[in-house]
Amino acid sequence: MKFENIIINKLFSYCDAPESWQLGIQDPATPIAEGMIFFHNYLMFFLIFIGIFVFWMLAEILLRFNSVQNPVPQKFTHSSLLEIIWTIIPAVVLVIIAIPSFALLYSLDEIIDPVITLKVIGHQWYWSYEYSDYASLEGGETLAFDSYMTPTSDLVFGSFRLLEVDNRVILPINTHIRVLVTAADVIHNWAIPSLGIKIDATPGRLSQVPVFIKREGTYYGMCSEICGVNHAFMPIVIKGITTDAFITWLSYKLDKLVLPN
Ligand SMILES: [Cu+2]
Repeated sequence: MKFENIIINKLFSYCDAPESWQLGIQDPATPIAEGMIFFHNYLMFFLIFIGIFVFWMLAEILLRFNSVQNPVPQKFTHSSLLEIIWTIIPAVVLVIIAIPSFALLYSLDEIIDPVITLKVIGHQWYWSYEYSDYASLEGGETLAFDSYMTPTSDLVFGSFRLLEVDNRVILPINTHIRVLVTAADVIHNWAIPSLGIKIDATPGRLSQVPVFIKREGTYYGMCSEICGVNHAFMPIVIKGITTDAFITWLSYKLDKLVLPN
């Protein structure tokens, strides 16, 4: 990558990979990731108000109701009204948190008539991918490949260390995709923050997750379940491209042609 391109990328690209000293969440690229960020912000509103209120009460009690400030203490032990209030209000808060929480939770599992199925298999220590919907005309081979981390010594200037792979996953944007996740040896986890996905790849089990990418981009993720010594060296890279570009990519791949740059 040229130096100018890096500057342009830095200024105009989305944050689809972690940045140095980043505290916030990566930019969303799927409706689900947007929902998660919305819910995070929504929860934070309650969290901040309740946190401030509780610490304010604690400070008031410590400062006002000690033996110096308040030498003659009150003798009452119960207040029915107060008990009703401090039971009802938290219950109401829990309900208004639970409603959007369940709506989001169930939407995570909603498979809406997928056009493409991508199969993801975790291995010690790389990912392999299968596009079983498509087969080449000659031989009927399906499209499948392994995806290994690019070692630091082979990195191109400007690419991400410990995040880049030799074979990226290519997926079309604005398309309902079903991703089936499993593992060949131990439990791995296929996690891409920008897409709002973090799903265990369990041997002997086929898990399913829907993906709908809203914009073009390169999304970086990592294995997120400790799976052995090279756990930190099996990243995930997904490239979201237009449907036309995806079809071109597929036909080149299936016909074993060399992709033009
Ligand atoms: Cu792993």
